[in-house]
Amino acid sequence: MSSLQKRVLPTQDDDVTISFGKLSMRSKLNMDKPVCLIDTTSDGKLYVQESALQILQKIEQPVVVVSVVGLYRTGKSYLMNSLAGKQTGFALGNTIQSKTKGIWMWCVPHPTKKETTLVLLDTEGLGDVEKENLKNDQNIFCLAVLLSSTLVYNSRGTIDSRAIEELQYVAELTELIKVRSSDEDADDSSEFVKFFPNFIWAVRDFTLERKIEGKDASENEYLEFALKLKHGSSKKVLEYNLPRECIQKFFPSRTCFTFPFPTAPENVSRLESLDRADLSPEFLEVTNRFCKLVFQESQVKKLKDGYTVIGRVFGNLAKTYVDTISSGAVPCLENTVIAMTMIENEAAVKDGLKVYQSGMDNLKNSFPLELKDVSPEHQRLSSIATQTFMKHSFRDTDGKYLKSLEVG
Ligand SMILES: Nc1nc2c(ncn2[C@@H]2O[C@H](COP(=O)(O)OP(=O)(O)OP(=O)(O)O)[C@@H](O)[C@H]2O)c(=O)[nH]1
Ligand SMILES: [Mg+2]
Repeated sequence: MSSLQKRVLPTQDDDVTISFGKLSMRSKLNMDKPVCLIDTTSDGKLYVQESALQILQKIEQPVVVVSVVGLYRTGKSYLMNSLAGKQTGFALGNTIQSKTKGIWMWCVPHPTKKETTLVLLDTEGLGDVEKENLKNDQNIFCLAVLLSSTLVYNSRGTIDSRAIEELQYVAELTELIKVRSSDEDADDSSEFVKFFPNFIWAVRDFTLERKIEGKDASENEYLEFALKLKHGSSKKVLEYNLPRECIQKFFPSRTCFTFPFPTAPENVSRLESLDRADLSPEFLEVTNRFCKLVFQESQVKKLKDGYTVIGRVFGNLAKTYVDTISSGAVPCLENTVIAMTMIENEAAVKDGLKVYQSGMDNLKNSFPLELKDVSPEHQRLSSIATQTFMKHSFRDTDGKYLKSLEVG
């Protein structure tokens, strides 16, 4: 076992408790490696992999979702492996060609939050010159924002104007996401912050001294300095300010980490197989601090109305967003809550009926019975079916779905 694997973080082989309504069972969250969650068809459309959905279907724990986005070949996959407490997992590329395609997912037990699953999303690098479908970058970025509790933006070098402009997709978010379904042209941007992820800027291979006007600056002060707006109203100033304004407005909770070079230059292409001793202590210190903050500050994913997202719902959420984007429509947070309500409640009705049906099937085995015995059993099973439904159902405020259970 390598030294990195010996760290405090749990491994994917750990048992986690997954509770199914009243039933509670020990179940293995058996993801020893990441899987592809969102892929692209040959004609460039995004779709959700069924096998990944099946994994999520079995996760009844709340999920904390952390995703990484940024230019291709900047060490994103390596950073996500660190969050999983592993040296290998998300595939790293050792050539100049982009490696990760689509969005990959790794569900691991949350290292510090009990009964919670940490979902790590590693995304395709932005800005790959070989890419034919540039809209793909926009979609990947938009999905990462929609699906995450924490969004890590990864870049290399410094936070200069180029690095900020590369985050151009932030300025486009108002066109990519709607909060409400009514009032097509409404500016929802002020509403975004309530549902948007925390934002972490990870600067890799940072070699400069962090000084502002000659004084030492913290990583966060460095980020805020880079995001400072210029005075004036010339076209140049407006262009300079726009991405900075958008980052400030949409991501009020911002943190920055400046990672030094991880190891000697001749070793970087084989980081996965290096011993801890070969990594720079400063790099390890920043990586540990980064992981700690991500675990501490990333909240359980919530829907627009505050409903906690569990693994199963997260799968449906990903599918709903991807289907919407693939159809060319703009994902709407309000409509998503309605879609989740339908999916969850229809499944809850099915669960309730199943419990009732299997109870009745058992009863049939003890036929012939007298009517006086059947009626209380029917009452008892109906009540269990209702309880099963209630455990799973969500926002059935007018009792429409509960009624359909009774009719069914
Ligand atoms: N210089 C340097 N190289 C790194 C760092 N982290 C990872 N690498 C190396 O950079 C190469 C690419 O790393 P990946 O983690 O695959 O980068 P990525 O951003 O996921 O790449 P794509 O999936 O192609 O977008 C590998 O050879 C890594 O060993 C880092 O902090 N600094
Ligand atoms: Mg990658």
